[in-house]
Amino acid sequence: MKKKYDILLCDLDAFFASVEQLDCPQLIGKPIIVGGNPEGRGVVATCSYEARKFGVRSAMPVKKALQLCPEALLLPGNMARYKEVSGQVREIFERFTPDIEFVSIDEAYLSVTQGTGYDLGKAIHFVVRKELHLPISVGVSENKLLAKIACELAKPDNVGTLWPDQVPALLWPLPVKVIPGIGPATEKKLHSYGIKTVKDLAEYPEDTLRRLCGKHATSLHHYAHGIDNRKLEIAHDAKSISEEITFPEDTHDRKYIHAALHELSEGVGYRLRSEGLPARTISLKLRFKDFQTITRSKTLPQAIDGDSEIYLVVKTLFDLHCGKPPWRLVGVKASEFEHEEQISLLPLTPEEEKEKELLLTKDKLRKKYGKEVLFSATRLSKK
Ligand code: TTP
Ligand code: MG
Repeated sequence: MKKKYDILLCDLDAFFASVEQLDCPQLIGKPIIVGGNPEGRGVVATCSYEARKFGVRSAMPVKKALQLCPEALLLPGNMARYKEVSGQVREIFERFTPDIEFVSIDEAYLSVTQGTGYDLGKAIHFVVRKELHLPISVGVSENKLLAKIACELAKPDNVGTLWPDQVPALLWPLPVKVIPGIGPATEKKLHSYGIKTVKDLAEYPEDTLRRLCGKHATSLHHYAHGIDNRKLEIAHDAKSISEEITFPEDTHDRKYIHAALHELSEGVGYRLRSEGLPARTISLKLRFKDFQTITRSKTLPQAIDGDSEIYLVVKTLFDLHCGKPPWRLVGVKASEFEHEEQISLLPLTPEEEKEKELLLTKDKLRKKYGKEVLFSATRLSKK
């Protein structure tokens, strides 16, 4: 069975306003609004929690906000500065885990692979406070939805949890708009059918809900029960790893191509293993004499990083799509990475175990002596 990891949602409090307070300490404790010109159609980007007490909210016209809170100080904002601080926050998150989905300038989901989510949340809260002097809130749970709501409930400047068994007590009393995907229009529609709280939504028959909300009904129903299977969309620096060879002379020799593909698969496999990024999609690139170039891909149910597994895929792709020789270039690309921890932890067969050991040794040699140190049998036949 796959191990479950805690998920954190980290979100800075009143981000733009907090940065303004950081840079100008006289503003601390005061109602401030960062937003556009009140004479025009300027809206509130955000406001300090002191201004929120008066009912000021993001996206509200600044004119209205100033009516609600006349003593608020209006600031135009400084996006370059907010981006700079966002980068510093990002750097702190990356010290704790590589599994991060950055959602916006001040918000990210983190997947916890070691320790408990709560301890990690506390640590992040501590470091952001200590090093950046900014308030941040962290929600911890087993999925994105509950982590996000845990964070909303914890705000401001706090770490909170919301576990699945607390859904009836803590999630159900909240208004339906806390559920992702319920914007003002859907909210209005649901209200008109008497669905006001998350509990109302959870208890509403799914079939009837489908008539109101179409295909989103199932996910809304799941969310209302605290179920959320969305994965973290983790951005890696590289979206793909690839290698290619242009032959000194165009070739008609299939065996030669097979050997080249084997070598390229070894190169790509080595890099995938060094980065700890098994890939689900393997692609073949093929260029013909007339420079016509094709790419053919296969997406696998399970991510791979073994040389022979990659080779098997590209060889099959080549044999299926090789077209009319001569060939001028071949390439192998791996994409759609998964982190190693996400891979199913099924026990390996003795053959797989052996292959893994062999690869480890090969990788060590390659690291030490470079790629020419090892030749596969196919490659030798080419030489
Ligand atoms: P949020 O995290 O949504 O808001 P926040 O950080 O100001 O307050 P909270 O404590 O509730 O998290 O957005 C982050 C920043 O993005 C916010 O400081 C300003 C900007 N923003 C806008 O410019 N327009 C908007 O409508 C929203 C919601 C945010
Ligand atoms: Mg925020």
